Amino acid sequence: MRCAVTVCLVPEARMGPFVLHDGLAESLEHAARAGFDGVEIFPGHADDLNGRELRDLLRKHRLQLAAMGTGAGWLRRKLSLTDPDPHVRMCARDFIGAVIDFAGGFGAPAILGSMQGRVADGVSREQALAWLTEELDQLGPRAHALDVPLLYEPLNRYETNLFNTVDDALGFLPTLRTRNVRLLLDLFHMNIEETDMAAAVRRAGPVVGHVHFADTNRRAVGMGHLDVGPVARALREVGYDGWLSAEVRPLPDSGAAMAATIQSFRKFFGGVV
Ligand code: LER
Ligand code: MN
Repeated sequence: MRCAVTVCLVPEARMGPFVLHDGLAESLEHAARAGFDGVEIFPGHADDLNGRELRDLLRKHRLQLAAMGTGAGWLRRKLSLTDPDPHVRMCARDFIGAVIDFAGGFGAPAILGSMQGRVADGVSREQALAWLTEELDQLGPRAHALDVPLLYEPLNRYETNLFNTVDDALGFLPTLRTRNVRLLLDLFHMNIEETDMAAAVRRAGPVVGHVHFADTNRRAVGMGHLDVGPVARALREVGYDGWLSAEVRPLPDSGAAMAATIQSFRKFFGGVV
């Protein structure tokens, strides 16, 4: 397993669960110096990114692109794949598609988190899921063409009413035509929704495509009250060998959040638990 840290390029998301906010060059330097293997980037839009600059910086700091978020489409424009307006859904699909294409060029997947939306007032659950299905069946193959999965993230009940638990999402994925959607397990959301986090990881098994490595209070793992050992054992048991990405608040500051993350990563994933 490899450890990544989040880099946010969107000033409006300064209060969000992202560790580094100092622009690409400085953030990647800090990530590398703290000992991370990769970065997860949250861009305003794929078009804001300079692929050559990112490639040079990743090479310079011996980092990999772990994944790329799409949440700015929701944050800035309230785009979602389950909006009742077909034009909004189309813009959401274009926004996510552009992130899939950009990140895919780096061998990294895009994340569908808040852009999944919710069952809106006046819309039936069946209709919202039909829209989500239609969009995922377009975006999944788009990612597959670049040889990367599309990551679907179950969110807690305060952020969506689509799928809150791993089991809910596991029941939905086989109803899609695409087999290229994998689950992003965010330990912060799981702590709110799951009865037994380790058991949920075991049930997800090979469908786990990415992990947001966060403690119960959305601070770095080790700064809350998460019982990390059983979750780490479950991830190992299912053969997960992907990223643990610190999508956490930079508290008390970015440096401390990075140091705590690396310490927990080494403690729980670097040796025998
Ligand atoms: C995105 O990864 C996430 O976890 C959401 O809570 C963002 O709102
Ligand atoms: Mn997350």
